[in-house]
Parts: sequence; C-alpha cells; structure tokens
Amino acid sequence: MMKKLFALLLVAVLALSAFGGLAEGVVNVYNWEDYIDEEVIALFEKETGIKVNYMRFTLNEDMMVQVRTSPTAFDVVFPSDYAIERMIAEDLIQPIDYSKVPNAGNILEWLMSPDYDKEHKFSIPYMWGTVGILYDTTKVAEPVDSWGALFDEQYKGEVFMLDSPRDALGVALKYLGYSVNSKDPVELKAATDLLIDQKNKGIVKAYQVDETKDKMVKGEAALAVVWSGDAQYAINLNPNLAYVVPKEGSNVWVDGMVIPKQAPNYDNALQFIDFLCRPDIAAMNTQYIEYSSPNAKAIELIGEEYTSNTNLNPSQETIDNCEFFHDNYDVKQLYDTFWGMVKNAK
Ligand code: N2P
Repeated sequence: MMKKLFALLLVAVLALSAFGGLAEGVVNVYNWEDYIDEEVIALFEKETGIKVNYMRFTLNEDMMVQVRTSPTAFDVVFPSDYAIERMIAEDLIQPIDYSKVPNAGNILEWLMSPDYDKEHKFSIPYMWGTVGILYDTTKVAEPVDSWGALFDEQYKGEVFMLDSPRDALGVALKYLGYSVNSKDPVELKAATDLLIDQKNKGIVKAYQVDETKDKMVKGEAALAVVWSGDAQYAINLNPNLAYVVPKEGSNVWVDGMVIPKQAPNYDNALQFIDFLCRPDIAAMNTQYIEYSSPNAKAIELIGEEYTSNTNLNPSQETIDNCEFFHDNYDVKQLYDTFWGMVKNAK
C-alpha cells in the first residue's frame, strides 16, 4: 500500500515538473570561468527561490558552438561584444524586456550605445576591461611598456600567451601597427609569422587562459598576456606583479548578458540579469573578480578604491588607444588557418 502511494506521489511530482511547475524554479547560466563571486549565486537563490544551474566556458568561440548546438540549454549567456554582434547576426538571441530589468538604468552612459548592439536591445553589459601584459617586476630588466617585451629573446621560456586566436593574433597585429580587426591576409600572415618566430625561439612558456593568474602569483614566468581583471586579481596576491596596457594600443572589450532565442526560462533570466545589475550585488561581484564594472552606482559604492586604480579604471587616453573587436566571421577561415599554424609550429 505504502509503496503504491509513494509511486503515485512520484508520478505526480514528475508530471508537475514536465508541465513546467518546477521548471519555473530554474535559471541556466553560462558564464566564463572564474567570473562571478559564488556568494552572488547563493544570494540570488536565497532571495528568489530560483535555482541557478551554473555552467562555465573559456572562450567566446567555444561558447558560441554550444549555444548553436544546444539552443535550449541556456537562459543567460555572457558573450563579448564581437560575439554578441555575431549572435545577433545568426538570430541566436532575443530582445531584453527592459520593463523587467529596472536596475539596467545603472549602466554607465559611454557603454550604452555600442556598435555591437545599438541601444542595447539584446544585451546588458556585465563587466569590461582591457588586454595587457602582467609582469613580474623582479624578473624584468626595466618597466614594460611595449608588446615588444613578449618577443624579446632575453625572456626565453618566460612568457605566457593567451590561448585564444583573437587575443593572440590581436596582440601581434597591434605590435606591428595594424588593427586588431585586420582582415588583410598580408597583415595577418605577418602577425602569424611573428607568433611562430616567438614560439620557435622558445620564448613562449605556455599558451593558456585561466591558469595564468595563479601561475604568475607563484612567480612561474616573467610576462603574461592577460585580461585586466585577472591581472588585478594576481597583483592583489603578489605585490611584485604589475599590469600595463602597452603603448602600441590594445583591445578594450565588454562582456554582456544575453538571452538565447530558445531559452526555456525567459523571466528567470531577466530576474538574474537584474540581480547582477543591482548596485550592491554588482559592487560585491566586481570587488571579488576584479574586473571593471559598467555599473555607475556600484562604482559609487566602492568609491576611491575603484576609481583610483588604473587597472580597473583606465584613463580615457588608454581607452582611446584601444580598439573593440568586431565580428570577423567572413574571414574566420583565415584566422583559424593562421592560428592553427601558430599552435602547430614546433
Ligand atoms: C575571466 C573571464 C574574463 C573574460 N576568467 C574576458 N572577456
């Protein structure tokens, strides 16, 4: 008898979840590795009762493959500018209902009308930053101010490169005086040759992404190409480290929050996005991951500690010397081929 009752109960619960009764209590979040204060997730779950199913990726390129092949798997995704541009073009994401995201009003003016998503119809900025060099002041001859240090043979075996086609090729393009958005095969070939030469000379210790920050804290290399927040995170743990956006210029980027077209929990996605835009939450999150915040009220809450730090709050001059990436899908094959040549070089 008891067994029968239990079985009936189980069927009822399963039926309820199949009809969406329980499914309403979930939000499927797909964000970069090491890119949130986990306490933020716990607070959201506690306040809303919505369970966060949190998944992570390392590069925009990997994330886009997942969203294309599993269009119903995610409710909130965090692509960078050029990836947002691509996802709009491929009709992978849907407009944001701003009436349900009141805290979006806290976003800084200069980030509100970007080229990649005019009027922010599809995306709300999450964090932003630069690409630069994190270096160990005890291991370099003089203060680093140029990408040239990465190609200098005195740093043989002492350089971590970003294992990311756009970032690595972007660095080489910038050093050669070209745009990070170059589509010119001659310029791209020159950038590729520079990276292959750097590798052949044994200057590169490793190509990696998320591992770099902790390895730099431990003093495992002299120089590393990193995103600004990872630099600040490492500097907090090792005061011998410093970060520079090289004088030749670099890439400045914004990661946004978007909702895939077939997201199963649209309203929960909006609630999660709004929560991340709440000033106290955005402040707490930025202070934990050490990336630049697009949230004016959060910055006010943090105050001097944020505004006086040029890694978090670069000067207008530094920003103006940097370029945003743009969607380069029409030359993706070219980038993939050249990046393959770098990675396969012996
Ligand atoms: C942090 C991810 C940074 C994202 N691990 C850079 N766009």
